Amino acid sequence: MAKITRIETILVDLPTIRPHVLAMATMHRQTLCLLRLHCSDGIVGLGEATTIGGLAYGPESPETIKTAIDTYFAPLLAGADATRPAAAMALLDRHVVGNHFAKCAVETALLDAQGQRVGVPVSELLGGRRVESLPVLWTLASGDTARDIAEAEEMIDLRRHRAFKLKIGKRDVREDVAHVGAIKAALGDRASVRVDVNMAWDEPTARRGMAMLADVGCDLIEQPIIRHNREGMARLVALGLLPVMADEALTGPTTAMDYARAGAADVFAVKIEQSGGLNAARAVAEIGAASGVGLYGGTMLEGSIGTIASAHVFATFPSLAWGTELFGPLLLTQDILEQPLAYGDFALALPQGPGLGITLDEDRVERFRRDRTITQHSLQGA
Ligand code: MUC
Ligand code: MG
Repeated sequence: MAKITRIETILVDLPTIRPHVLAMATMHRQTLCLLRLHCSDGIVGLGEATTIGGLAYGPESPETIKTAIDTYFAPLLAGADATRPAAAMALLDRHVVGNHFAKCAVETALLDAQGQRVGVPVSELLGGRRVESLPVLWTLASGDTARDIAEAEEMIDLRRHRAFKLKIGKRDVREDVAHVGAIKAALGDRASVRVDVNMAWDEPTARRGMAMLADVGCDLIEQPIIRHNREGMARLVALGLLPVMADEALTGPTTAMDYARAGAADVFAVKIEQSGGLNAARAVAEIGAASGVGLYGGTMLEGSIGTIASAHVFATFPSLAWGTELFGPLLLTQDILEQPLAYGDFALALPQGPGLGITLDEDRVERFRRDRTITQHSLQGA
């Protein structure tokens, strides 16, 4: 048996390559809460939690995640059996309500450590990967139409992305639709163009906006209205104007079940952090698949650790009709891995090595960490 001896959390601030404009926040940097889970057999598992715009997107921020892990999670887990990730997560669930993002970072690290221990990739611990690479979309969110078109052209030329998500909802509907229409007209059949409203519309605006978006060739709309309005989402689905994807509404298997039962989504954006962890995300996907809902691999714009953890999960899905948006590390000016993730041919390749299959560049982590005080919880004699 190997025990959990220590958990470290570190906040790392990394600049974005350009401002990333969403309905609820404009990002100039991304803050990662990195986690190292030390075990008594010398193995160290890596995890990450990230969110968008501090507390603007969800109920947890990198700072609250760090505090929750340091103050509550680490003492609970010290001395627990590191070779039983599910039992360790069950212990956490018995004592900690919610805190999905923080739990996801811990589960990632537990599975990374266990994968290294038994010599298999995390995807194999989760039932086994079905594919070796995943299609990756890019979000155009500079806030400027001409710049977005130039960026999309460059991505197509580089063979990095051929599906694009546009962040709308901040401006007037007509302005937003003109922006989407101009981009679709420029790209034509060379790319799929989709939109994410991030809940910024009310239902009548969504009805009007969806009709206009369908006319300009938009392929899908993501979370047009507030997450709690499940019946409203079902009414928008029933209009049949364009596929409706649920994102913010999906906070784990229970809300996925509610949405599936209510016919409130054509597609699920599955996210490991929002779902409450890697296994919970798999449950969300299974509920979707069993209900005839299409699957899409979502992101909270995680850095390389959270992104590859998501990839290990999404590679096990029964289907992935809408691809993924696992481009988080590409939005950052700096990577924190020795070997960056492998993007190419419009896809992200899964690593072959055990655990997550990645190695941190410790010098870079040191360079970009917010402070130099690592909070550590040690178990005496573990
Ligand atoms: C979201 O709401 O989907 C995903 C891609 C992106 O640009 O923002 C995120 C969040
Ligand atoms: Mg979204």
